[in-house]
Amino acid sequence: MTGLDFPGWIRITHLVNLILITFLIRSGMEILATHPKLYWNDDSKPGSEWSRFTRKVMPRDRLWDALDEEEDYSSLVALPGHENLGLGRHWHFISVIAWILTGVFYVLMLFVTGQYHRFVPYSWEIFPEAWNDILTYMSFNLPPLMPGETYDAIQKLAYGSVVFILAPFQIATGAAQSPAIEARFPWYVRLWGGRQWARSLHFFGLLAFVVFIIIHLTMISIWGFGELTSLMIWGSVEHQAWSTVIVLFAIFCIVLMHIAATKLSLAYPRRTQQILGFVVNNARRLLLHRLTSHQEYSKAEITPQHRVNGKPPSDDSYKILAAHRFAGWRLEIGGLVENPMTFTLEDLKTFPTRQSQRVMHNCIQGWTSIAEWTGVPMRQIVELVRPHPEARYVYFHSMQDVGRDEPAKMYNPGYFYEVIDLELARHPQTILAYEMNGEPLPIEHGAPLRLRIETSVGFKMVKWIDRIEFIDEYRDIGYGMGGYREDNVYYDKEGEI
Ligand SMILES: Nc1nc2c(c(=O)[nH]1)N[C@H]1C(S)=C(S)[C@@H](COP(=O)(O)O)O[C@H]1N2
Ligand SMILES: [Mo]
Repeated sequence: MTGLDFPGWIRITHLVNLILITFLIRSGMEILATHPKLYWNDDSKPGSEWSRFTRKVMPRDRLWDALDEEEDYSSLVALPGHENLGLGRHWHFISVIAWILTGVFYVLMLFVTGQYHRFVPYSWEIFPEAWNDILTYMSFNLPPLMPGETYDAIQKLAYGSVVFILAPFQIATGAAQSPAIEARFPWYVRLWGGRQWARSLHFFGLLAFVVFIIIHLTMISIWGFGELTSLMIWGSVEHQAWSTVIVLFAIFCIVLMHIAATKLSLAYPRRTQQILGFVVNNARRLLLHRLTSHQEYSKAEITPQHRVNGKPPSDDSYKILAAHRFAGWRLEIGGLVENPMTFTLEDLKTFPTRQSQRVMHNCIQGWTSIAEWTGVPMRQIVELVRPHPEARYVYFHSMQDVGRDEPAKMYNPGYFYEVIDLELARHPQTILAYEMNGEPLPIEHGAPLRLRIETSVGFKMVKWIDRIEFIDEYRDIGYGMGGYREDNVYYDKEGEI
């Protein structure tokens, strides 16, 4: 075999790619762990999953939610492992940003330097030839290289497919899971067969990557690890021992990076959230924050049994309110506004504008359901209360004390709250909903009032609201991260992905 003739930038991007792909795989496993079920339907109907990665069985005699279904995966497979969706997502998104940048650089360089020829099939003959190559490999022989090229036919096809098909496929199916993209371009999700199709396909993409990596490594080992790595690093076969040492050392360093990322995330979750979140949030603000929801699903698409997340307030005062159909409930709106207001449920129901929307709900954990929500547009509330110029955020406070009402998870005590910025509050499909599918809002879905923000994942949509405040700063609320989930389970603030 002659020199593989890899330019330096290919060697470097290959190494960077290896680091990032392994980070994407492990953080992806963390994301899967939080809802270890895959569906072909956007209702995510319990029991309808085509595949599950959990043995948990849900009780029949009491209310359970997706938080109960979450799995605790070991750090060996998941980054960082142990029910840390928030941190897993940060690693997934920071890695994907770096991976896409590396990929763009790589593909540009392929074309600039003419190296793309490596991957371009020049005749249909390559397919039967590739099949012959597979048979040759299976008999433990080496197939011939393509004339005048560095690869044999199956290598050329396999590498070309990974670069030009599999990688873009993973990016496209990943993007199809962003609630902001789904809300603004519902046709794009339909293109993939729906949100849960996109999620399942993304999983198949992961499998394809894992299979590719295993075969790739096996081939290199069978074909001569020293020889090939020497060709890769020096372009000649003369330094086999050294190259083996270097490659093993590089692998060792990558393993160390994984261990460091895992240990640091688990030991300093807040710092990890802040540092990775800084990059991820800025990228997201730039790309997705402006998108507004244009969703309007048909009546027929409504999910018969919308999934639930979060358990209702369990205290007597809430139960008494509920028993009287919330006649005694008041919504207080205040803070940095010229005109603080108090509403009864009746006031809201007879509000001049009544807005309905049939939309898909995206839980951050991965499930979806479709429902029609009716309520008062948040932008009209903003107009009525007239926020002061310094008001930048809206703070939604709920009657649910998470420590009290979600005991199985051992969450910190504190009322569930979320902060959104004023821009989001003015989005056309941001509403305070008091009805679901034409009925009064059910208790488990947030009665008497819940927030709907249709470009966001579900955790921002506070249920059981009793108070709304316009604020200029959220640092002094809770632990200062912009919401209960951000404070306690290190989710990223805002939810466009
Ligand atoms: N007060 C409160 N609101 C909440 C939650 C919660 O635990 N408490 N869970 C959030 C999450 S994670 C999701 S996915 C949605 C679920 O809404 P649903 O139960 O109506 O489907 O509510 C959000 N609002
Ligand atoms: Mo959620």
